[in-house]
Amino acid sequence: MRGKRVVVLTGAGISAESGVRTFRDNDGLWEDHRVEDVATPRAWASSPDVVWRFYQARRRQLREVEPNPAHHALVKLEEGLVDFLLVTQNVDDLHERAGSGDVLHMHGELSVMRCEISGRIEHRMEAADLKESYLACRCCVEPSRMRPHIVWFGEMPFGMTRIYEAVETCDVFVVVGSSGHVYPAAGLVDVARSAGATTVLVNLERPENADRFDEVHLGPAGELLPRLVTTWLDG
Ligand code: BV8
Repeated sequence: MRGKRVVVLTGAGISAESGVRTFRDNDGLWEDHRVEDVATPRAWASSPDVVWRFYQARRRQLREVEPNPAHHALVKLEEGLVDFLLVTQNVDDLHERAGSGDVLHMHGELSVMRCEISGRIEHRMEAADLKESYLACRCCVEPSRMRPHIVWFGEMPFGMTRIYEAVETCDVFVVVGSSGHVYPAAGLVDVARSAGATTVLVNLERPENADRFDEVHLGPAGELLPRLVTTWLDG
């Protein structure tokens, strides 16, 4: 894979072995909280307390989890390649904490909050920022409430122009730990295929879009990815 242009897209499955619950597995987040209850602008407008509590709980959990060998394997891959882009659907900070340089969070980040008036974002992860009370911005004369800097259903994901440019010109497109349910992320494999890239999936179980991949490696990413990265960089 050395000398190739590589794009990696990660999903909740890469953080599963760190103890971050995924969205669809049995104890998934969606079972605890119905999607409509928390990850939509309408929910934020109608029941902000529920949405706020849901995200504050997940933000606090960031302090209890650590990157796992899969996150570290992607750092090694990045270091071994000249042309590499890491795109994640995840809103945790485990890629950064493992040492990944330039992570594109297409669905936002739990550690960042956004002023509802100015749209200015602030990294807000001090202990005082993780309590149940809402956060006020520091940019408006009259401080206004901040919202999670998260892409909710029905909102446009971040960085799509850069993502499409990279996927349309890559040689290899790797997906790690994603069920391929949520669009436009789930459609990126088709963009890669039509651009002639080799598509590779690393996932615990065979997801519904598995047949769109040239290679499918089934198993825990924390075990498979370190071995695959060694092979890819030696090959
Ligand atoms: C958009 C942030 C348009 C939130 C997320 C009807 C109404 C409204 C919209 C739609 C609709 N129908 C379709 C849509 C589009 C919608 C969508 O796709 N809905 C789905 C449910 C059908 N998409 C959107 O709304 C997107 N926006 O379309 O905007 C637009 C156009 C113009 C202008 C404005 C707007 C926005 C989608 C983003 C939503 N936000 N995240 C938060 O985190 O709280 S999505 C969220 O769910 C994640 O970010 C992630 O993307 C997704 C979960 O998927 P995965 O990451 O794949 O996780 P999952 O649990 O599903 O799978 C884990 C996999 O890992 C499993 O396969 C498992 O086997 C595997 N695994 C487990 N353990 C391991 C493992 N693998 C390896 N090793 C292990 N150890």
